[in-house]
Amino acid sequence: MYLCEQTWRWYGPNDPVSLWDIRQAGATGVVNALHHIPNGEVWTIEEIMKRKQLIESAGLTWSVVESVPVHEHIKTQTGNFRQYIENYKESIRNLAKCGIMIVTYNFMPVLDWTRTNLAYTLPDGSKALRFEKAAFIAFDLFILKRPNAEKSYTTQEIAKAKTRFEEMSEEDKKLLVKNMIAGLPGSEESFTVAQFQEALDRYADIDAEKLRANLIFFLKEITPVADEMCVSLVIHPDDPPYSILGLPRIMSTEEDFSKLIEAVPNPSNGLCLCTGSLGVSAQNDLPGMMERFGDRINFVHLRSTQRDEEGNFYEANHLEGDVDMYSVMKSLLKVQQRRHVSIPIRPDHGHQMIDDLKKKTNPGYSCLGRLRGLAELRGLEMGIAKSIF
Ligand code: DNO
Repeated sequence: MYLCEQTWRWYGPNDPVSLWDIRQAGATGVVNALHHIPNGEVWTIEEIMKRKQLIESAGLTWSVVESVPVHEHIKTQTGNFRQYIENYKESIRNLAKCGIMIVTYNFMPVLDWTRTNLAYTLPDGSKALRFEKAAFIAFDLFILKRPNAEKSYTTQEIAKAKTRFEEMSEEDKKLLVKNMIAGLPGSEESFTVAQFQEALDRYADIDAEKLRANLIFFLKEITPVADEMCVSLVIHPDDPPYSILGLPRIMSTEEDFSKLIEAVPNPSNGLCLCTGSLGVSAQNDLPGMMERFGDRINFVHLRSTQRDEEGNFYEANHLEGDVDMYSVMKSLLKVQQRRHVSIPIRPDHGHQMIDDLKKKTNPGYSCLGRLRGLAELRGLEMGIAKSIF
């Protein structure tokens, strides 16, 4: 029987969670990136091997890269983008030569994942990441003061954001700015408010169709190299799965991914199915997507969110919230039996809880919350596997 490969994201030698912690959590694979290499530069064999040996010294395997970042110039097709694409190809080749065959990336303009609150206290005292619409709109309208931003929102939304903003202390405002644009773990860029507006301005003439064309151009360049080297490229969906701050977003729905496959059918063109990101939209049928795109899914992030009717959401426990994790897991198990492969999964994010509440941790990436998540997911998998196969 083919079961998931249990993996864990590790931020490298500076991560407060050690490789031995990961091993004790029961994961066998590590999800890692060379965060010290600036966006756009080649990952050399030497640097990759150094990291690989470190991971292997704890008895673990470097299973997945998350992520080789896509330089903003590639997304906007400006400046040195051709050189950056060549560098990307070289990094793919080098990773393959070192035996690392799954490469995650995303094509979200300017920002990677976005939250307004990184320490939202739940009734059990643990802390979760949250996206609060009114705070987000307050940032856009009253801190960033993005030109024409009010066109993106309804009158009620604006009124609510105004009240929310007026109630914020200077400290609250600073924290909101930091949460929004100082860079969450894994998002390789951070900005000041002025730099951030400049970064947004670079998308003034780029709508969703143009951005999609740029992504397709990029994929047509890199997939032949990935095919030849037997590397699976997996795109991470937009988080949250809709356009924000006037920026186009093109990997938020099933249709978005279908369009990519239609335009670039190469086998290496694949998906990282992130149930937490896609699950924020009730329209996304996650078990169905798992089944329909099963042949293209080569990495899975398992996480759940709890949304409300205003558009706020927080990250729920892995088996609770809006994601039907049982059906997702069942679908994933079926895909694995059909394809005769073990697909890497990782418990995506976790609550800050127990001893971790006293520690400085990477938001979403503390040890104990993910340990709980992985334990629950592994139990769910075994229960389904033994009862139906
Ligand atoms: C957040 C992550 C994202 C993801 C990138 C992939 O926790 O899921 O940072 O790694 O978007 O490129």
